[in-house]
Amino acid sequence: MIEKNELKRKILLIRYLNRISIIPKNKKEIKTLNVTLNGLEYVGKSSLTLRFVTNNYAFENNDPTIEDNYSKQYNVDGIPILFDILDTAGQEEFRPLRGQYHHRNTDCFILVSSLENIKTVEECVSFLNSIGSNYQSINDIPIIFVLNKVDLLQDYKERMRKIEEFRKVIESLIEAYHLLNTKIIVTSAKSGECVNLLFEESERMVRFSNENDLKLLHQVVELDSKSTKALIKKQRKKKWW
Ligand SMILES: Nc1nc2c(ncn2[C@@H]2O[C@H](COP(=O)(O)OP(=O)(O)OP(=O)(O)O)[C@@H](O)[C@H]2O)c(=O)[nH]1
Ligand SMILES: [Mg+2]
Repeated sequence: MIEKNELKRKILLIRYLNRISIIPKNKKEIKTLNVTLNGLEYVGKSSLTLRFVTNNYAFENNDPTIEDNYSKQYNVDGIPILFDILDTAGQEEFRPLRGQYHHRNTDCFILVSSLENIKTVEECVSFLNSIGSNYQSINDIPIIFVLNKVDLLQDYKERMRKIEEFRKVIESLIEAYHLLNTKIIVTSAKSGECVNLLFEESERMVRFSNENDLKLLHQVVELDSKSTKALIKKQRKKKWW
């Protein structure tokens, strides 16, 4: 019971810190977040982007992308964020462009695979290599692995089996590249499942990757748990007497 309360306090603190850490000094200034979507062709990068930006599923959109830019202002935890989204080409013929995408100042990479085909997650290796060769250190860059087209798996057991299969590949990538700030999100651009959450999480990951915020958070949580424990001890003693 006590532990439960303590956990609640921590969650409240985390939420509080979440909020204060992103309020811009100048209230008029809106924070911009640069997000880049990578992944093989046909996995649904454009569909996910359009679902987020327009809240529609583009049934007719089968055109392969070369490079598209979108922006959308969207509130995360009550704070307006300007999402600047780079939707990239997955087709093999555009492979030489990959290095260029990774020169831009990306805050969070979204590596999309399709649950239809395990190869699409295995191929994330080539995107990680490309990111790695353009950034000083790949370890702490926020990276979200997206397993898209989950709507195609209607059978629950099959859905779980596939997700597990993909998760294992992702875990081996995380280990091989020593990635420290990653997440796996299962989405459907078609049904809209978890698409907003995906972009919200990209912002939260960036916010939490700020070293100072993390330090502050740890300190406060540590302090909080110490003072809570002290308080509990005191109360117990009181009861005993
Ligand atoms: N069932 C289903 N189909 C999807 C989903 N997302 C995308 N698709 C379909 O998959 C195909 C490819 O989608 P795109 O969004 O164009 O894929 P892409 O990754 O942008 O492809 P490139 O631009 O060529 O790299 C299209 O026919 C989409 O309608 C999804 O969540 N579920
Ligand atoms: Mg596309």
